[in-house]
Amino acid sequence: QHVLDFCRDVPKSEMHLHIEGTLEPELVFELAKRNGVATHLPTVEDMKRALDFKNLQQFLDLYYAACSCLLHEQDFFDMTWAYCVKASSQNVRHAEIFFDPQTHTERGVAFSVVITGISRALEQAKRELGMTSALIMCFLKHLSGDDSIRTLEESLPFKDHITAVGLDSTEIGNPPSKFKAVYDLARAEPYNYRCVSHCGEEGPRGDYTEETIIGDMWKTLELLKVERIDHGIQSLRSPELIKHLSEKRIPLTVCPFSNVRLRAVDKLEDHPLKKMMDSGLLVSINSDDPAYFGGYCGDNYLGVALALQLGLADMAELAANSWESSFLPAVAKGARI
Ligand code: ES4
Ligand code: ZN
Repeated sequence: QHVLDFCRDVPKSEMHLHIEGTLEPELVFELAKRNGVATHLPTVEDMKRALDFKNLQQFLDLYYAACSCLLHEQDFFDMTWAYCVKASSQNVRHAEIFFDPQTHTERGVAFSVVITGISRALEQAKRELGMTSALIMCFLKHLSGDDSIRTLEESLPFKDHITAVGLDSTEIGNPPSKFKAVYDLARAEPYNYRCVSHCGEEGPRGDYTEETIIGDMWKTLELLKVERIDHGIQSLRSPELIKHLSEKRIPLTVCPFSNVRLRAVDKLEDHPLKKMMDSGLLVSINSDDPAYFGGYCGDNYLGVALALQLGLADMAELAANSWESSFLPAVAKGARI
């Protein structure tokens, strides 16, 4: 009982959260109705039934379809505010939030609409909930390198709202080399963005071998020069990679419920989180796409504590890791832990 209270109450930092992945089915339908857009799933119940995924791609197809309800600044505000209220109720005190501008600009929604709506909600969260945040602009791995560079350029007028760039979407068939140019540009003047990337999320299948996965993880570190890896659970396949990530204290933002729902892990009881901690890796618990995967950040802490029978010391280490892994300055981190 003690541990479960701790999971709920401990101040947390969340670094792996796609704001579009916080769109609850009810909000999708409310926004669709408000905006007069048709959803490809007729009811909330249909959408909830569609949450049984066989892999990452099947989830992404639903996630992009649901995004079509987002048209106006107020829609992005409402989505972001709903997340802040929910996360805050689970004592997430700081969130570094991904958004996917291309998902919206491709549909004709202006970059400014997306970022202004999200930022306005984050400012209100700071004022009214005392929750701090940062924004991470993600490029979609399934689109071209040139497209990501155009998106980077579009972000220039809003660069003060953006802390870092990331990469998400389909990892199979989209190696990090595609995005070396955009990362080199993003890290330099006038942007000075920090760099993270999704990598090592899914296990081997077909042509996507263990060697490819480990190779992609090294290239993410060496070519893209990321400070943090999102997921990275496949790193356990390589002792050299574990050694490097541990020695350099490169954070891995792990998302337990996501890994189960997208079948990277069979069941929560089999999740490698504890193995990763014992290997010396700097791992944290995050919710990824909470509206799709069965729970928010605190729910993931609780689920993992129960399924892996973790004690107070383990959970305290995970919460402390969440602060160490954040982009907050060292002084601020100390004050928050
Ligand atoms: C994502 Cl779980 C996950 N993996 C890759 N890309 C994503 N976009 C949103 N959620
Ligand atoms: Zn993710």
